Formats: sequence, structure tokens, C-alpha cells
Amino acid sequence: MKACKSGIDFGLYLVSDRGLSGGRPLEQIVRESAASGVTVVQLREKDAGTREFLDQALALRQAASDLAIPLIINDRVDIALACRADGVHLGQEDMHCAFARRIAGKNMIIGVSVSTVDEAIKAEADGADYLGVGPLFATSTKADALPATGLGVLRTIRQAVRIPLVGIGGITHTNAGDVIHAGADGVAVVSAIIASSNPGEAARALRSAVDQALCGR
Ligand code: TZP
Ligand code: MG
Repeated sequence: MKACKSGIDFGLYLVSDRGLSGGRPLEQIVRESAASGVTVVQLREKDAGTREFLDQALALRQAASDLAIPLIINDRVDIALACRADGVHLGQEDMHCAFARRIAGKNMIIGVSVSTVDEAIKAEADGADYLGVGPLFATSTKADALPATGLGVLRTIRQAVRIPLVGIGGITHTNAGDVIHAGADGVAVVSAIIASSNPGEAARALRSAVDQALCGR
């Protein structure tokens, strides 16, 4: 898919972690969960070399195109361009959003991870298309995760920027609704779907919590 940037549904954003997939191919998990409501997929490869990362990206590019959901590549603008991903997701230690924009052009979706209001305001000013806010809750998925921010930061960031916000970190179907009520446009999850023995069912439960909360806003 070549996503229309303004029309992206961030409702249920799946972030990959092959270490949690129990050996199941990522494409299979993405296909099962997209059929149950995942609307965006991000390929996050913290241990792969460049060629392995690109091979994974090309495999997921095909799956995401078949499913008509945007593919976002974590960290690497070069991999995103090489596999014709829809977007790239950058952390605070990655290339600055403004430089990534120079390389990737205006049509690439650029997401930035933020955990403070100042970071959010700067990322928006630098041309980010959406923000990942967190970690909202405790998570063991990301080894170097900052301490959990709680939902207060999300509420404050919602007041400070206009671009879409996706909450991340420790989100399950039981707290996803709270994240939406605090101002997020969607929830990003790793373990709740990737580590589930039934990714389709896990996605369905999350999607239902998100949709209910969005309806009640
Ligand atoms: N960025 C902030 S927290 C996190 C990332 C990639 C990990 C979230 O994983 P989980 O399993 O959904 O808590
Ligand atoms: Mg990063």
C-alpha cells in the first residue's frame, strides 16, 4: 500500500519483535492480526544486520501490501526507502526527523517516539506525521525503555500538538481504552499480539477496546 498520509488509521498499530514470536513467521502473525483489526505494522529489528533487516522488510512489504496496511520501518531511513515502506519510525537517539525528511521526501510517513511534551512539540515542528508516546506503562519488551510515564503525559501532549498520537508500552486490551480516553488516536503493542498464542484473538480484543473508547469520546 502507498498510504495517503492524512487518512491513516492508527487505531491498532502492531510493532514486531521476532524474539517474542516463538519462531512463527512474522508475516503469518501480521496476516492473522490484520484480519482482526491491526491497521499499521512496524518492523522493528534490533539485532539484525542490514541484509537480514532488508530481507525481513521486503517480506513484510509484500504482506502489508496484500493487506492494504501501511508498513513502517523502525530506526532505518535507508531500509525504509529500499523496501518502499510507507514510513519510518525514529527514536530520540535516531536521525533527527528534519534530516530524515530531507532524505525521505514529503510523502514518507515519519513517526517519532516521545516521552515529554518538549520532545513532542519539537517533533511536530520538525515535520513528524505522528508521535509514539510512552512507555505509558511498565514493559519488559524494550530493554532500555525509560520509566513508565503514565497517562498524564499523554493528556498534556494531546493539548500541545495536533498530529496523531499513538500510545505505547505495556498496553493490553484491559488498558487500551484508557489510552484512547487520554487522547491517543491509537495504541501500539508488541507483546500483546506478537507473544500471543492466538494473534487474531488478541488483535480482536484490543480492537474492540479501542473502538469502544473511540466511540465514547
Ligand atoms: N517503545 C516504547 S515501549 C516499547 C517500545 C518499542 C515496547 C512496547 O512493548 P509492549 O510489549 O507492547 O509493552
Ligand atoms: Mg529507534
